[in-house]
Amino acid sequence: MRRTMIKNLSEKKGQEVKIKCWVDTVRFQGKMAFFDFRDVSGKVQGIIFGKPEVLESAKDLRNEWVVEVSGVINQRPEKNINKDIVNGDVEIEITNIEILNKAEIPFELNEDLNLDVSLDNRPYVLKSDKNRAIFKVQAEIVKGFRNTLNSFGFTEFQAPKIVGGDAEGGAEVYNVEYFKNSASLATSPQLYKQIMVGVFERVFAVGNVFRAEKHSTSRHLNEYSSLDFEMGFIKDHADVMDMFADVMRGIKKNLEENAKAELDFLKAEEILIPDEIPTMKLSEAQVLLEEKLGAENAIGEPDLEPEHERMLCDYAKKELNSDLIFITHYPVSKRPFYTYEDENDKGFTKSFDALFKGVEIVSGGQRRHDYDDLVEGMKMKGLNPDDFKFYLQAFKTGMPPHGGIGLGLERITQKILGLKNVKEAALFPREINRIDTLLNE
Ligand code: AMO
Repeated sequence: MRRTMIKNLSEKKGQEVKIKCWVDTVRFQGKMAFFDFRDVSGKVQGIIFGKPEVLESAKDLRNEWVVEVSGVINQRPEKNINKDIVNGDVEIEITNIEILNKAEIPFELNEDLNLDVSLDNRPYVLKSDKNRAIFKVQAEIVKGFRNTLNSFGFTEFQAPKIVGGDAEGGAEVYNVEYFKNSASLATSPQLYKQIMVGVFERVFAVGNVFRAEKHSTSRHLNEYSSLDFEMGFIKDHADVMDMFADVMRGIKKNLEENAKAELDFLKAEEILIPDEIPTMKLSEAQVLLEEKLGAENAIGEPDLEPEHERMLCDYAKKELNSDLIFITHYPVSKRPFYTYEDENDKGFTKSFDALFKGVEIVSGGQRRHDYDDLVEGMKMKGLNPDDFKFYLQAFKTGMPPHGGIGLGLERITQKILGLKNVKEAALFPREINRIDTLLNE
């Protein structure tokens, strides 16, 4: 099927066209009617003028009705031309409107809907200009991630979402009934991406993961999209950080090429990624926080507080012209069992977080690739290596030194677009008391 798309209408001045679209706005004024019509490619103004039978057939039309409009593309009068928008110089003079489907909207869309109202009415609210722009940007972030990794020789794989144990050895898992047994929903593709390094050297996966976290914050979701990569034959975690910096550059470039209009519409600030990404050890960051940035209770802690992450990002932006900062060498106690301990800095790991515009968007690092070392890591965390027999096979059968990252898609979307809450960057966010609709308490 060949469809005439709205974005191409300004090239069709003087021609008769037929478009299939939504009614975006409608205004009746005496013997005239004015519309904005919308399809995925853009909007165009339509008018009915001096055609009583067409006006009569259109009199019931309201926002979101689905229509097929026939008409002639006219140049707008000079004083009505809007150079800033697509089709700002043309309008469609309507000769016929066929109704494909009616609609009944709960309220007029506007930018300032309260989050609960927005979530309660998601299928409708997602149609707003703002939401369509947010999720177009999100789709382009995923595309940038994929394209960049493909260009570096990574192979995409599909990670399972039903897992036998808990992928990370943490507590935040959803248990599911699995016939006569119990299973869990994956909190990360971690173990599988490591296994796949033994197969393809460089792999990535894009998929949903599940965290049974009971707290409700502006940065946590109970189901989120994890963008993961894992690469073999690395020297150490610095190789992984370099690759991630290139992925960020690839995402930025793809956004500029394919989502410029949406970024402008959402007033997104430019993403600053210098050639050298600021990098410091956790202990150095903590000294900086207390001695220069006025923080308290940072030094000696095993992790950063959210407020510390914000301060470090402000510092990196102001002093080093970077929206991205790497913090390395978290203590062994704070990182999962598979994390590589730095032989030159015992007690600390070759791991890192990437902080971006005030929040952690990535965890990653070098992994333990030696079988005995990995088993030792499990025991240290109180885990039973027998529960990981399947995964451990990969480490008996030729596993190169490797490392990788997990990037939270909703968090990076939130931060690129300056949204207040990560839920605004999730199409259908799951909350303790909501799976689409509110649950019974
Ligand atoms: P981690 O648990 O730190 O690491 O998660 C990696 C990234 O995922 C995002 N994220 C979340 N986003 C929304 N809601 C949540 N509840 C949530 N939890 C995490 C964040 C975070 O930085 N296997 C390791 C990754 C690795 O080492 O490769 C892992 O999952 O952006």
